[in-house]
Amino acid sequence: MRIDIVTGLPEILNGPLSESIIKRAQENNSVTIAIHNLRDYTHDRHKTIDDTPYGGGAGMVLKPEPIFECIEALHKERRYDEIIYMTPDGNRFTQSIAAGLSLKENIVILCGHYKGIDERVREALVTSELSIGDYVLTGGELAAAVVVDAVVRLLPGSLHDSTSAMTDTFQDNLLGAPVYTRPPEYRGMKVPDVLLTGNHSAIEEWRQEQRIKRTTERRPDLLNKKSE
Ligand code: 6GU
Repeated sequence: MRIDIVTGLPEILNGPLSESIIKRAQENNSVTIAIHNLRDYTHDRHKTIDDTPYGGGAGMVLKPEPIFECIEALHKERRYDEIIYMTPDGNRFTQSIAAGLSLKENIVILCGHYKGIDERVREALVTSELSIGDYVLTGGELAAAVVVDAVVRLLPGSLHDSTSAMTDTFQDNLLGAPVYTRPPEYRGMKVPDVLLTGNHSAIEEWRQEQRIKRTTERRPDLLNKKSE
């Protein structure tokens, strides 16, 4: 899979995308992530990527020209399955959207900043819009990092253990079961006996019970939800 990220603030993305699972996935070629700086697609001395909104009001709006030129340059190189714009008014990002994106060949993720991007970009270039939740971030970069992380860890070759993804919280719309590691007793707190038995079917049964119990207590809304 290839992910091209278009941003006015590439520095924010370098850290999150060069650690741990995402780093390993890039090293073993499960994914290629390319970050594109909108300032490289400007033609003025000050490398201007934003301007004041028509009609007045607070904040700055990302100009259309650098975004059109950047995405046109990408389109010349390959076909894209999706041009995704990160915005708080987009569709709420979910595990099932992550799973769908992990099956794509090439995607672009466009990060907005300041007050947003010129609406003509959304009309002409963007194919889908994602939000990571009902709160406002200063820009789409951290949200893009969240989406990339959730998608890349699902790619074959990313996790040590692919069954790990199948027992994730939100798989089957259930939260995950509690987990423990050594020692078996710590400060008087014991690991549940069943986990020490080596009886795999009893362990699986316990885990499933725990997942249902946890979901009922913490996220009853998930129980009535058909997998979307
Ligand atoms: Cl995708 N962008 C911004 N700026 N804020 C957000 C968001 C995205 N998702 C939730 N809040």
